[in-house]
Amino acid sequence: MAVLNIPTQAFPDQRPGTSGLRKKVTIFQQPHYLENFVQSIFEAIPDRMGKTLVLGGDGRFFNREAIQIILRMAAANGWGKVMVGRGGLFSTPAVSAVIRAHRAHGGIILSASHNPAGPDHDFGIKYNISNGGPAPEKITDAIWAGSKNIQSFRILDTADVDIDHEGHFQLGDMAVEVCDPVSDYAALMARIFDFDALRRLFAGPFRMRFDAMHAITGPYALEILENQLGAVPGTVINGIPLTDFGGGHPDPNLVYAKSLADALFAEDAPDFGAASDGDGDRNMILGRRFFVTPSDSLAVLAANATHIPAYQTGLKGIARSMPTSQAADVVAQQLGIPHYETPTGWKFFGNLLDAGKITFCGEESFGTGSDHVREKDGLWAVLAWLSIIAASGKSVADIVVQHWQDFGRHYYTRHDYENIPASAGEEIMKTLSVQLPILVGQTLAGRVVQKADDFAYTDPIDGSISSHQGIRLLFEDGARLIVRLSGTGTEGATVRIYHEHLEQDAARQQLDPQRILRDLITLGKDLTRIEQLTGRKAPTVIT
Ligand code: G16
Repeated sequence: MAVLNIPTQAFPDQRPGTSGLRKKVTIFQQPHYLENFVQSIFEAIPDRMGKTLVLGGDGRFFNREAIQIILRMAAANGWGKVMVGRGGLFSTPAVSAVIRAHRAHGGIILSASHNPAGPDHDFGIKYNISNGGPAPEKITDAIWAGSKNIQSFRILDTADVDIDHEGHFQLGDMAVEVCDPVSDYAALMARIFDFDALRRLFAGPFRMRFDAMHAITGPYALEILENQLGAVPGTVINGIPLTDFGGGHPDPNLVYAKSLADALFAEDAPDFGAASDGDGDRNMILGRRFFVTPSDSLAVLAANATHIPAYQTGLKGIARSMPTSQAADVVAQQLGIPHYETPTGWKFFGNLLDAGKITFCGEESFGTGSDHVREKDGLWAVLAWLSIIAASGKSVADIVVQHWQDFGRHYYTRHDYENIPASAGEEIMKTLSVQLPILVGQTLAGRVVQKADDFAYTDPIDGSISSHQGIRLLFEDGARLIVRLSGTGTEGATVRIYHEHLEQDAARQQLDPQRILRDLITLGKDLTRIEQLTGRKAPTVIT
């Protein structure tokens, strides 16, 4: 089999975003588009020779074609072995687990996460490093730089290979192992959690519904929840991954997972509901007639972590992304452990986890995880909640309401204005930035502004600095208003406005967040002039 060196021309738009390169499928289908980016990844990993790469994706449209191309390119670029999930499938947390379990050098994940799939929708690709986590900025910057100067790519001249049956074969000089995408991950979960306790929970009257949204978590949830833990058949719905995710939008929130939310708010609701996203790293947690905001979920899991065998000796520390509510900080303070505030993006937790500074981390964008892998992990969060329910014998609502009484409630809501023109997104951020110097000391929405800045982060482990990570207004009473542009969209710009207010009075802790936060919501709209600059009267998504 000959190695071909194919001349190519650079594309100017291959800059990785918050989580890899995400574009429309039609863009990835342009001749050489995928190949250029993959070659740029490989060039950014010069010590790859003879090492092992893990490869798989969430099964969306173009997954299978991309796997074949990447296998042939890996064989032509010196990798020693590729471990590919059967059918080309792997959830994002499973790739992280497999990289770590098999001491692989890195992994390529094919996914555009929660973005819709299909010929007219989105595709994505990202590289994870040997700790199992997303490549840090110095690597993504090198990939981007390489993509702008690329002149050729290397690929093995050979036919497609069989990725649908487990086994081993050679592809040129490179070994390929087609492996079960679920088993390593399921074994890891069995080591972290007390599966016997969870079996006892499911053996009783407890009922749950897990919506896999026709994305990658179906096979994982079926194996773990129904096969291993004995949840009644039918607990997992929409469990078969489809290339178009059944036409849905696998973003586990109250808008896109509405049918699950409706079921949990119905008369005959199950006790517990959960959903995951396209690639299995996000999670949404619901109780009977109760929605748990992701920021609260992190705080509740941290406060109750000792119920879970793997965390019985306590947590080393907790980290959250900057826009995530401060609920977890309060738990950390009470536990007497450190807490960290990082920019948006799971990659920023990697150094803290590797250095043993934190055990749990999470983001408002429905991401929660621990030091067991280096990605957020949807099913892990579900099993963690089930463990707390099993140990406490309480409902989700009782657990959270008790948490608010103990730690205060951080009322929280995020308003997204999706798909606005990119120029309007920039204008909004500029409009707000120029006001920053005069905002401090002013009384706005009935609160005094204590600090107004553009968030910058210095990594405490390697000293790297990440600037322009979102504009923050911090108020004297602890409330916060944050505005940033999403780094994961594929069309135009998405503005996210985050609102947060702490309520210590138990009598006022069970009110509608939209009502409680109304003054901050109005302030955010006024300061950004979002209505005037976009013509939008209301956000696209409220979470
Ligand atoms: C990715 C990142 C997360 C981030 C989220 C939203 O998640 O891994 O760290 O919070 O995007 O980012 P943004 O606000 O920039 O759109 P996922 O699940 O899309 O991979």
